[in-house]
Amino acid sequence: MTNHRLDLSGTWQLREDRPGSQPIPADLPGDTHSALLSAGLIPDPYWGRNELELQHLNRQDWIFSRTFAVDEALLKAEYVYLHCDSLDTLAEVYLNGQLAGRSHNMFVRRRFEVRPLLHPGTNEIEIRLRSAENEARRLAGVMPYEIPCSDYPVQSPHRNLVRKVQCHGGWDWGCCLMVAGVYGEIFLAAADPGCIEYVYTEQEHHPGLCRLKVHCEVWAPLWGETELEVSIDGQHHQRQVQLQPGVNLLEEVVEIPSPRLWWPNGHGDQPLYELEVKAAGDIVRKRLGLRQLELVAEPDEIGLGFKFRINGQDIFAKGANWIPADALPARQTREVLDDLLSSAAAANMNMLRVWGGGQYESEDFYDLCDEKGLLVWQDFMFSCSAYPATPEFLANVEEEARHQVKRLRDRACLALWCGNNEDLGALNWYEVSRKNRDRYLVDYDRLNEGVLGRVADECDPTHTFWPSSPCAGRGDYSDNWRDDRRGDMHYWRVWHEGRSFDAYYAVTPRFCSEFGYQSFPSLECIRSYAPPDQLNVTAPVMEHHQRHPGGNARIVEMFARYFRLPEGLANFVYLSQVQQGLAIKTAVEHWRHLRPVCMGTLYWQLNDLWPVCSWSSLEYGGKWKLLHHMARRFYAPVIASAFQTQAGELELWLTNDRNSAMPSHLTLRVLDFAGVEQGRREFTATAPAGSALKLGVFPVAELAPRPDEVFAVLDLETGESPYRNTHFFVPYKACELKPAQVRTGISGKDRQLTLTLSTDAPAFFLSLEVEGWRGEFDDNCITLLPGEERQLRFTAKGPAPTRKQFEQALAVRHLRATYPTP
Ligand code: BMA
Repeated sequence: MTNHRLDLSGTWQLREDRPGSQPIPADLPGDTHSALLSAGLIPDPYWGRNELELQHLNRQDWIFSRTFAVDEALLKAEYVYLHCDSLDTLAEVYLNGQLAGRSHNMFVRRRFEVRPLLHPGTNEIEIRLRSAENEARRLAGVMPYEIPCSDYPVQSPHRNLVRKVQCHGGWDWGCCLMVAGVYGEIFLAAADPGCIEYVYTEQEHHPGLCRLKVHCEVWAPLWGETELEVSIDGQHHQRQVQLQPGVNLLEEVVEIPSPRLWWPNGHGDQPLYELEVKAAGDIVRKRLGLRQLELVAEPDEIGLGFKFRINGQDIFAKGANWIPADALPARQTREVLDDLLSSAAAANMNMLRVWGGGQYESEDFYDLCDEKGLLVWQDFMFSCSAYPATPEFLANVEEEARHQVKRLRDRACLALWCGNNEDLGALNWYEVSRKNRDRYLVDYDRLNEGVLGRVADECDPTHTFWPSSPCAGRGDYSDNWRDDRRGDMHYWRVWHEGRSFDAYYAVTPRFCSEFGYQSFPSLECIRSYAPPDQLNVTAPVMEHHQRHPGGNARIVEMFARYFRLPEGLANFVYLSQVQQGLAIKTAVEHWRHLRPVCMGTLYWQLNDLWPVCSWSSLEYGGKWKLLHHMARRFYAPVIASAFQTQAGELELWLTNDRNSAMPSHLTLRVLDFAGVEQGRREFTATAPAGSALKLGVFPVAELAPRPDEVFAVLDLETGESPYRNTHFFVPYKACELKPAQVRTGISGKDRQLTLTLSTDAPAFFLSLEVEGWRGEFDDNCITLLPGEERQLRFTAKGPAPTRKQFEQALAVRHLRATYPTP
């Protein structure tokens, strides 16, 4: 028998908290803005510049309410609690007109004791949510001194003073919609004789055995007893335990013979064991991945290394930074998360960083990461700001940290706890904190070590606490921004300072947890926010959907460095995506080949939360930008890459991330722009497990005496899928590319259409798009040579185009075709 539960999710009423306001239906879990949109009361916040018209909602107070029938079973219990996973943000909860509890942090789960407030028959619950923006302003007035935070074109002030998703208040890629809402689960449950607060485990690995210590925190109102039942892997342990009033710590040890180990994507499988724990009439189920995981951050002759070791293997982390999946929380569904995370795994990623300006993600998110082998670098939710160190603020954060650490520590995917995003560096961004760094550093440390580090150590000894990203480790308070010798770094000189792509060659990060380059989303995505008269990069709506001041100009400036200027918006968008892909490819190929000195690259950023020009590789809606297709290749387990040095040499490298040695054959061909071969070299080599191997060094003058008339193609055979890389000896704009005619033939049945491609001259960054249809080709943005045929398969997500529709929607683009027609 498990305790009775009454689910309160479903349709509620939402109204503004002022006399005479009219209620509208609102689904919970969900948010205010989604309900207003469904009721037709606000326009689409993502269209045009509507966001600006909605800023007054940031200052609105709200009431969610509903009635529900309480059944006998619930009233029989002496203790009944209301469980809310997340109340966003300043909440007062009333049951039948009486205050049941308050909350002022959306990252804390609440359980309010409510039995005395319930009565038989119909009951009413009201959740009042006060404006977080108003509260932040009020707090700014009572802080002992200014607590500075970052500034964005559209934003809610002082977002750092309230415990709410920081980017709800706007970001340099994000709209500002200060939604309020109720997320996750909301239910009433009896606590008879108690309830389980948390279950978490510790794994001890021995040869052929995993000893699992299961901890179960049970809250009980009174003295009593219960059975503790633990089931896993066909074993069932059961015993009687005494309960005392308050929190009881129960423990059980289970031995799992011949454990099947969990591995990150690309290194092995992701077996998950079902654990079930029953106690005090409550039940908790979770899935465990058995693995040993360590962050190895040790001093060495360079500085301080930084790498993840899993089941004894050093893993090169490949991935990107994750932001919330949608600015409207109601749209962050499991399907949406699954789509984005499947795309991450399909691009050979093995790690995502859940960035500190967003949120501790939902159970669905971590479930999916466990399943797909995506390790999670988990920031605590603090970003780009100073934060208060008042006793109230610290106490509030302590509750948050305790809850989140206990909630997430068992996840197979969880790789480490990180204190914040860029807060240490941010002390140098603001005049007030620069002038008085000591004061702000002391505050920083009170929050960082004083709360987060201490709680992480205490509540999760199974993971490392890393104070900040970037930083040089615990106890180091230097600004590590420019330091590539120690810990993790964020390398932004190419985007923020407009340096050329080969600036990436100048640094040797130990682990690069952020670096990025912007591009426009597809024309199709742009049309979802801009009317036809705004389809121009410098038109007001297009500038509104670009939050980095000067961002569009920076993209064009970089075009001028590498490319001939494209004709028309479609080509502009395409070229911006090629350029973005090249920037990140340059960095990743270089840093991967520096292993074991460098052991990870996470680019900024994987996804978008509204349709916008940004650093993402997946545009809003999940469609792959060209960077994502390129990432699938440059993150492949085994790659061949060419680096042109300042000394005029071309170095050829093989990088192998596999756990085993890879016998490989590489063909390097130098071709002219008609596709005629001018030279060829062959290499046979075996790249040892987890290594980078130099295959050869050649003077460019020898390989390509007229470097603007040729290019090089590297074709790698390893027994896995063939891998091609392309190298230009001079900027693309300096080459006289031939106007290739690409021919396409369509075959296959409706859901599985295959495109056969051929060309009469080399086609570079040859890209295909089926406009208006969700789905992806199995490869894209390729180099196609005359005399060869490539077959690319399109897999639709959701409704699939018929052959006819496919033909009509197909857009074929390549570099030479972007040139203006004379
Ligand atoms: C980083 C991030 C974000 C930001 C991005 C782009 O440093 O941590 O705060 O959006 O750069 O500027």
